[in-house]
This record gives sequence, structure tokens and C-alpha cells, in this order.
Amino acid sequence: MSRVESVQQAFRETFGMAPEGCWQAPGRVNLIGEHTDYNQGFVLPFAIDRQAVVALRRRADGRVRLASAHPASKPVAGRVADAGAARGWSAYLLGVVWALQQRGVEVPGFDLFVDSTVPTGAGLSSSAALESATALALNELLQAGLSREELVLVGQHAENDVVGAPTGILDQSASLLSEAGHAVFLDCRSRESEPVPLDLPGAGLVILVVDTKVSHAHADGGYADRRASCERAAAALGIAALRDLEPADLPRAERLLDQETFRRARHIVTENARVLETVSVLRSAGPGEIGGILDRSHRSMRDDFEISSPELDLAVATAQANGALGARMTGGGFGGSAIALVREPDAGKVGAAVEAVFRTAGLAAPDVFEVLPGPGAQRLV
Ligand code: GAF
Repeated sequence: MSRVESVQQAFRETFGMAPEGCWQAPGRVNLIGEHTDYNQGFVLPFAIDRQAVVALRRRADGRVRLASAHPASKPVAGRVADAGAARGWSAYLLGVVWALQQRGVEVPGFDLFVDSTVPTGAGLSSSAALESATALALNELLQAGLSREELVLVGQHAENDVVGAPTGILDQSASLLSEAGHAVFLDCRSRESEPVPLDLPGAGLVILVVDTKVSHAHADGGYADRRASCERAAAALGIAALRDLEPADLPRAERLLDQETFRRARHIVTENARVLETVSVLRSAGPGEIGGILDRSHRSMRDDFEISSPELDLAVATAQANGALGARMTGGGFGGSAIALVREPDAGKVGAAVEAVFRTAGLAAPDVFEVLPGPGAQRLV
């Protein structure tokens, strides 16, 4: 049975009727451009070949029933009118309902079953996958007529105001705007995006994800603290956002900011430059030449932005020492996943080396797997 058939069947068993349709939305790997989104800068994520699939059927009575294939996500029932007060796993889905309502979309009620293969807490945007699949499904069934760019903001609004995490637009953009075989180059100020070819198989390369199993949560303090530092730096420098700081302005910024705030700002400035460099190298020379940029990005997150963790540093250093062309942590940080760009024949060796070093260090076994740039969110049936 295909995945979509099993989600349809689970819907029928749970709610006693067939769904009106099924939609998928992927998680993402951010190739480069970390914490630059809320600084109105540049990001370069790609959708991975792991998705949340939702099956949905409208109801006319203002009630909502949610169920999940994930055993820890217990069924939830309530009223669409209370969507903004949702807590726990349902906040991602009902947060979308609330954000749609804020835009004047009338949501009559619905039953929804979800099954996701995006690991939770791994820094691969399992939450954006849930939000994007729900947003796309409701937009289509209710004929709300919102563009994908507007649905990105619906997901962000849900995350910021219902889930309570002060995140930017990176994750929902990756999920909703990606194309298979490409990364999405997104200018978070203009919100313009364009696909950039990322043909890994054609170049004989793979990207390995190392999920350190050290969970992260953006509603916790570290992410908000970094965001506040960036906003403080921009205010002290008299600019709208750190996007407006050029590498040539760094000496002046160093004179005006305290050392820690300066290092935070320097990460954003150099990371924006690295995104542009990566886009240019991908277009001119292909993915085999971007490894050094990924390495520099990791050092900047480790030393200047200080969002890495001992487990992420160990995964990155071990991958680099065992032949990876480049490696970096990906996502918000403080745990989650690292990525390593490796030649296809080296993938087994790199993965085994990371697993062995975690074992020797007495750490929880990491989950190491390959990802491919997959399609963005879409209707399946
Ligand atoms: C998380 C956030 F959700 C994104 O908006 C982004 O800031 C990212 O961390 C860091 O680049 O995934």
C-alpha cells in the first residue's frame, strides 16, 4: 500500500468517512544561511524527501478533530473558534487555522489525519511541514485563493503567535517554494525566490544528515536571545536590519558594539556573503565546489554566533576528517542535525565514522541518513 493510501485508510478508520483529499509538505535542510532570515538576509534551503502527509475532510459544524499516526500525538477535538488557544502538537495545525482566520478566511470545521516522516526535534522543520501541509490543504479546499508566498506567512504567523517561537520565514519557504533537484535561493527582505540547481546524483555526491538526537526547541531561550542580539546590533548601528551591514562596515561595527554583540553581527554579515558565494559557485562549478564554504559557515556558527553544541561539532569534525567535502550544522542550532557533503563512495565510511565516535564518547546513537532535494508541498490526491 502506498503512503497516501495508508493515510487515506487511517483517516477512514479514525473518522468513519473518506477524506476529500491528501496533501504533502516536506521538511527541509538549510544548505546555508543560518539565522539570516529574521535579519532580512539570504537563505538557501532545500526540501528533503521526507514529508508530512495530511488527509482532510471539511465539516459544517465548526468542530475540528485531529489525529496523528505518531503515537505520542494524542487525538484532539475542539472548535475552530478556539484555534488560537491550541497547545501541544495541535498548535501547529490549529495555529494555521487561526492565521487563516486573521486573514478573513472562514474555516467551517474539519477532520484531519496526519502522518509525517520528518523526524521531530531534529532541526529539519517537522513543524513547518505540518503547518505547510495544513495551510495548502485548507487554502485549496476552502478556495481561499492565497498564494504560496502568503501561505509561508500564514505558517510563520502560526509558529510565532500560537506555537510561541519567534522564527523567520526560512522553513515554511523551503517547504512551500522548493522544486525537486533544486535549492531555493530566497531574499528574506523582498521575499523573492528562485530555484538553484542542486543535482547531487549527477555530481556523484550525497548529503548526509546526522541527527544528533539532542533535541532543540525554538520556543526556548537561545533562539530568541540571538534574535534579540541581532536587533540590538541593528538599532545601535542605526540600520533597519543586519542585512544592511556590509563586510566593509565591520570595523566600524566593532568599535560601536560590545564584543559579544559584534560577533553575533559578524556571523550574519559573513553568512549572507557565504549564501551569495554558494549560489554563484553552484551555478558556475556545481555542488562539488561548495564544501569549503560549508566549513566556514560552521566555524562562524560555532565561534561567532555560538549556536552549535558539542555533539554537532563532533559530527562535523568527524565527517571532515573522514573525507567529507564540507560539513556544517543546519537549522536553528542548540542541538538538531548537521549535514555533510560527501562523495557517493565515501558515504558509508563517513556515516560509520560518526557513529563510532559518538559511541566512543558515550553519546546517544545519532541517526545518519541521506537526503535528496525533493519537491515542495503539493496535493497528492
Ligand atoms: C529555525 C527557524 F525556524 C528559521 O526561521 C531560521 O531562523 C533557522 O532556525 C535558523 O536559520 O529553523
